[in-house]
Amino acid sequence: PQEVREELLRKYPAKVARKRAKQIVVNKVGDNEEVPEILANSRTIPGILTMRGCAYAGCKGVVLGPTRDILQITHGPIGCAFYSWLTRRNQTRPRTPESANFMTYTMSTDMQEDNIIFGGEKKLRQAVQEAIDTFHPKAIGIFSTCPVGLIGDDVHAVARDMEEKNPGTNIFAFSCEGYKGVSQSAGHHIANNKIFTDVIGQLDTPPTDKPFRFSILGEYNIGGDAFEIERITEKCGLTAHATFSGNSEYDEFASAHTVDLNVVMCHRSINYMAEMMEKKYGIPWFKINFIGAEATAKSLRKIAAYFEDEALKQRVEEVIAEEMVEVEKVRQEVTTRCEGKLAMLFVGGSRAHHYQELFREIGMKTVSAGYEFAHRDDYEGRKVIPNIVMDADTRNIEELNVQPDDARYRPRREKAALKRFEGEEDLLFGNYAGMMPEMPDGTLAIDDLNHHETEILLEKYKPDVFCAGIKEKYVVQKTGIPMKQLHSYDYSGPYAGFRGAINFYREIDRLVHSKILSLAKAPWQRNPELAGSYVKP
Ligand code: CFM
Ligand code: HCA
Repeated sequence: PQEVREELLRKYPAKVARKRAKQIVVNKVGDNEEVPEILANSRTIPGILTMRGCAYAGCKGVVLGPTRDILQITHGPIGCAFYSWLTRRNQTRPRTPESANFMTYTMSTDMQEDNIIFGGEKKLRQAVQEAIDTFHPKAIGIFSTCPVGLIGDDVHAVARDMEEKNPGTNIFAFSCEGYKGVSQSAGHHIANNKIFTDVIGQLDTPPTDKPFRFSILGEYNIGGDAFEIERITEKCGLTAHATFSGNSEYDEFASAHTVDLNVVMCHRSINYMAEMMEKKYGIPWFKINFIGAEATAKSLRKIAAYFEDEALKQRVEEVIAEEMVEVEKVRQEVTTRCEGKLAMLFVGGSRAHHYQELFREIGMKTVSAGYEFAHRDDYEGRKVIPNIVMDADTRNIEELNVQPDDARYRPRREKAALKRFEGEEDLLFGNYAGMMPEMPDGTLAIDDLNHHETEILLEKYKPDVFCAGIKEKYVVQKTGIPMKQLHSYDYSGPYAGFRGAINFYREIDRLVHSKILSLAKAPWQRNPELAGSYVKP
């Protein structure tokens, strides 16, 4: 791995190499799971072909996009709205055919040149009014794209005015201009803050009084993952109150302060919300993971342990036993063919970790993995948070000062009681151990991987499958190596939970044994006269 690392850095100018050297580390898990430090959440060097996206994508596309009845207006040129419209394959299931579902639309002010020059607030007001008159939504979110910040449109003033004119509609705006921060990650934080201040706590009566009520934070129902998780938790007798934000609706968010527990799936995108809800309302949180059959079972056990109910614990065991029969059958069959094969995962801010579970279950090894935009805590664990150096880009994003709510703060468990759980099922409150402690020694952790490094990794390791996103897909396939999109799941899913694991095992089995791409020849490989090379004049 050390040699590959040097090869990855070899072509860079000295200054670039110095920075990338801190972002490419050979993993070594020491005693107490001390792993090497990695540089993360730092600006991409201009000229590098990064996998990253922007803050608007993280706010509008990722955190808010999957919720169906908050009407979302993108204030900006049309491309931003169009590309953040369901390309992520986030699914939803309205309660009744009449229930509001705005996800089938993408709404935008479609800014033109004259709006950029003379200001776009007037057009935004018109858009908000038109949306209210047409759809009568409970809530409207306004999302800022780059030009909005550059020309200084005051989206928050527009939101305030329009709310005054239209009592009964909760209108709020996000300063999530694409350039805020260094990646999508900034947009997550901006989204968390606004939902926390303007939505959570608006509704004190929860829609149901069923027992064992908890929310799942950081699950976005890509390819139907949340549907599978809901199927399993329901079968166990648990009540998933709100999912942030897969298959969700406004009232679930507005009353999310009434639950007994928050569990966090994608730590990167939503840890802010978990922390703020704990401070303001006293709701504890812990990390779970529904990617991987074993991980799903473990997560269910953690939740059952928290509620301290014997009948619930027993029910959870029964469900696990029942579901695992089919999982084990497929897993064993697939393992005979996939054992020892190599995988690489480069995805946003949590899947590069979570999906290693699924590969491990069928005997495959992850030789290298990394995130596009995660922070050091997602790599090394939350214990490094106090040592993370704040830079100008991070300071750019507002950190809310949250205090206990005078009337509604209610610790769900005594502090001492929380301690009691810690031996059980690795149930550590407010903690995430990170990706690197769970990766074997000698694997490569790489932050913000780029096109050049991807080509070198493929050549050096010849992995059996490379997992990333749409921008990487065809580059990888052209080398003959199978490529799996772990953002959109290509056309498939779910991959979460027990049935999801079965889907994943089967698909990976087919994919790593498919020779089609390595046998295909591009026209210029068959006819060398079509090949071109760049010659300096
Ligand atoms: Fe969390 Fe996500 Fe991810 Fe993410 Fe994303 Fe996504 Fe992702 Mo694409 S919230 S960090 S910003 S798990 S959209 S559903 S797949 S990069 S690894
Ligand atoms: C985003 C969304 C994305 C992009 C995926 C990809 C997603 O970051 O804006 O590059 O294939 O999951 O849809 O992460």
